[in-house]
Amino acid sequence: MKTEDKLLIRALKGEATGVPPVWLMRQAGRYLPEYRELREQAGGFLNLCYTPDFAVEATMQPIRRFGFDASILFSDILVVPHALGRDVWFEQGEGPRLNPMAVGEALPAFDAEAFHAHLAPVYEAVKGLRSSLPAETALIGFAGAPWTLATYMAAGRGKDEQAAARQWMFTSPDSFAALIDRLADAVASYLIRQIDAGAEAVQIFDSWASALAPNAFDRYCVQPTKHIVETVRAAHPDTPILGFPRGVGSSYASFLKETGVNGVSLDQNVAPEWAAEALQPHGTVQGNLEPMHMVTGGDALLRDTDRILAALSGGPFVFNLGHGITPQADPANVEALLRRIRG
Ligand code: 1CP
Repeated sequence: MKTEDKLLIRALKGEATGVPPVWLMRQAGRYLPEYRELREQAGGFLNLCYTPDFAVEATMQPIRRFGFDASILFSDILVVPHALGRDVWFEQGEGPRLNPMAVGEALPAFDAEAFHAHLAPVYEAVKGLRSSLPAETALIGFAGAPWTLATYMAAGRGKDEQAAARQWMFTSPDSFAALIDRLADAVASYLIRQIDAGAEAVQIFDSWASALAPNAFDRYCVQPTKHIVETVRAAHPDTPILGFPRGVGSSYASFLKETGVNGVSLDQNVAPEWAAEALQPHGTVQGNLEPMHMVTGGDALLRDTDRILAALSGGPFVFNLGHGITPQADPANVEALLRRIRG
């Protein structure tokens, strides 16, 4: 099937498809026994990310089991700081760790060749996926947004990370702006290479956008995203781009209009009726089921799913969760969700 005929791509280009395409953030991961087995075999999370055969297999697992309309490349946002020369490792049972940057510290000059050489296994996995996926399944590439990457780079881990980056932002604004702008260039270049290799849409994850007050939100989330969108579009004008500035409430509207993304992914705190009115006239909406329903299931799952479908199916819409599926999720609840959406 041609890319433009795939359900996800049609929705991202602004079509109201009736039955929406569906995929779930973190659809590959620890709630699947086959993923836990693969991770064991790979001997570590980063080995999964940097070994194309493992990354392809991890991406394919939820597609085989559930038949989602879209797959998302198996990788992590932290491969970008890693490719920029920062140390990145994973603590078993905890999460990612980095060597924290000091306030004012500058990254060395951008070495595009070394950056893309480090990320070559990712591009190879994208290529492999285009020949492994079912004909109708769209392939989404992704990257972390500059702000969210900077929060991890400043604090070294996913705890109190916004505090370290926010402190840097106000005590040494020029060096912080330089870091963000460097990350924006690197992310744009990375996404272009993913699309060159076969990604059919891309999503920019700004998971910690909610920690930015309005002026900072504009400078460190909206402007860098706009720069990434313009740079990627110049190389690949037809590839749809999704933004996910998680937790920003009514600012989803200005984000959508000012960055030029094709669509926004919404967290579960946004009312779908508001999104239909304020966002759908300007772009595609993706979301936004409470991820806990994948753990608890039952009538509450069906009720909240129906409310989202009723509010958003009349416009361009992609069904997803408000954030990633958690390790405690029950695959049977994912099946119940798909039955409800597809009828
Ligand atoms: O096996 C394991 O223990 C690793 C768990 C895991 C997985 C499956 C991590 C560690 N990353 C991933 C994969 C991943 N991460 C994907 C793959 C594709 C898919 O969705 O199926 C994607 C898109 C990400 C993106 C990502 N990584 C984000 C943005 C989205 C979000 O969830 O907000 C962030 C913030 C990360 C960092 C990260 N990587 C892993 C963890 C546990 C975290 C969060 C750390 C923290 O904030 O404490």
